[in-house]
Amino acid sequence: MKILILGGDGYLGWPTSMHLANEGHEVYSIDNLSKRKIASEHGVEPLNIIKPFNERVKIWNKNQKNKIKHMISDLLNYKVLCEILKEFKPETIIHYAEQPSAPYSMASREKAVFTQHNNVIGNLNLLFAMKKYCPDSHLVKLGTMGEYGTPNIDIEEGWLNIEHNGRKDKVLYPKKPGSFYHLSKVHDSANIEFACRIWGLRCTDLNQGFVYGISTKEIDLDYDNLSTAFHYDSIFGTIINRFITQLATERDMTVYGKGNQKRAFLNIIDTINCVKIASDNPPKSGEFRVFNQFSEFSSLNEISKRIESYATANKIKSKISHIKNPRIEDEDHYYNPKNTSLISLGLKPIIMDNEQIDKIYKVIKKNQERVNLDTLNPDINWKN
Ligand code: USQ
Repeated sequence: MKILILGGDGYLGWPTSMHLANEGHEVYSIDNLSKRKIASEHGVEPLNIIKPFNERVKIWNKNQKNKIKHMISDLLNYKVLCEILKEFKPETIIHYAEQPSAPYSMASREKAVFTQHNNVIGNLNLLFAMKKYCPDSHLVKLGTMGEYGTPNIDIEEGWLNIEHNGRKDKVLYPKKPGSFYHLSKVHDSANIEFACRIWGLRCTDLNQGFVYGISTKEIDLDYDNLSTAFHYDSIFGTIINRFITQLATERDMTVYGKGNQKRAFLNIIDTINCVKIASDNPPKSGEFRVFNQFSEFSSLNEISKRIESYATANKIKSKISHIKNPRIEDEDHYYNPKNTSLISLGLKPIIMDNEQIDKIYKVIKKNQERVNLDTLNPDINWKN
C-alpha cells in the first residue's frame, strides 16, 4: 500500500514509518521538524541524541531492504502539500503532524495560537488537498482521548445516540477537553466529520490515550541510530515515561493533585498496531469513523503504584509525591471509555506490567547522565 506519514520524524511517526516500510508498504514520510525546534528552544531535549531526520532515513535505507522516502515540509505550505498528494497518490494518509503538548499550548497566548493554527489549519489544508488530489484515500488521523474530557457518562467511540423530548438522533459525542492543545484536536474532528459528510472523504479518527514506551522491533535493530524521541520533561513527556525516568534518576514520582484522575493509555507498539489495523480496514467513502485507541485505563495513583511495585520487586528505591496540580482538571470523577472497535479488529493490548516497565527503566538507566533533572518539574500553570 502507498502510505503517506505526516509527522514522520516524531515520537510515534518515526517508529510507524520504519514499521510500515518493514512490512513492505511504500512509505513516504513528511515532517516540518517543528517539535525538534520547540524542544531545543525550551531546552527539553529527548533522552537520546536523535540523528537528523535526513540522516536516520539514510541509515535506515542503507541497511534495510524496504526504503523510506522522506521530505521536510509543512502542512501549512498548501502548494507543496498539493504537489506531494498529486504525485504520490497515497492510498492511506497517517496524520501525526501536530503540536502534541497540552502544557505547551497553555504557556502563553502565542503558544495557544501557534498550536491551534498549526494543528487546525494544517489539518484543514490536508482535507482540501485530499479532496482535490486523492479523494478516495483513507485519512487515519491521530486524535486524543483528551477530546472527551472526563464526562459523568460512559465514553462511546465518537458518536452518541440520544433521545430528547421524545425524538432520537445520533450526534458526535460531546467534547469537554482540558487544554488548547486538546481543543485543537476537537476542532480537527469536527472539520474532518464535515469533510466526510459533504465531500465523501473517508476517515478514521483515532482518539488515542497517552503513549508510553521506548522501543519497537525496528528501533531495537539499531538503537543508537534509530531510536525515537523519548521525552521525560514536563512539556513533552507523558506521565509513565516521566515516572520511570524519575524512578531511574532517584527522584520522586510527581503525581499532580489527588491522583484519582483516570486516564487511558497504551504502549508505543500498540500505537503502531492500532494505526496498522485502521489502515488495513478502511471505512467506506463518506464515513467518519472514530476508534478509541488505548489498551487500558487507570487512575494516576494506580499507575504510580504499579511502577512502585516494580521498584520494590527489583529493590529499587522509590517514592511517590503528590504535588500541587498545575492543571485544571477533575481529580475525582467517573471514567468508563469504550475501546471495542480496535479489539474486535484484532488488537491484542499490551499491559503495562513489570516486563514493560523494566525495558524502559533499563534504557533510561543506561543513558542516565543525559537526563536534565531541571526539566522534570512542571513550570507551566493552567491559570497563569
Ligand atoms: N500528570 C501527573 N504527573 C506528571 C505529569 C502528568 O500527575 O508528572 C498527570 C496530568 O495532570 C494528567 C495525566 O497525568 O492528568 C496525563 O498527563 P500527560 O502529560 O501524560 O498527558 P496529556 O497532557 O493529556 O497529553 C498526552 C500527550 C498528548 C496526547 C494525550 C492523550 O502529550 O499528545 O494527546 O496524552 S490523553 O491523555 O488521552 O489526552
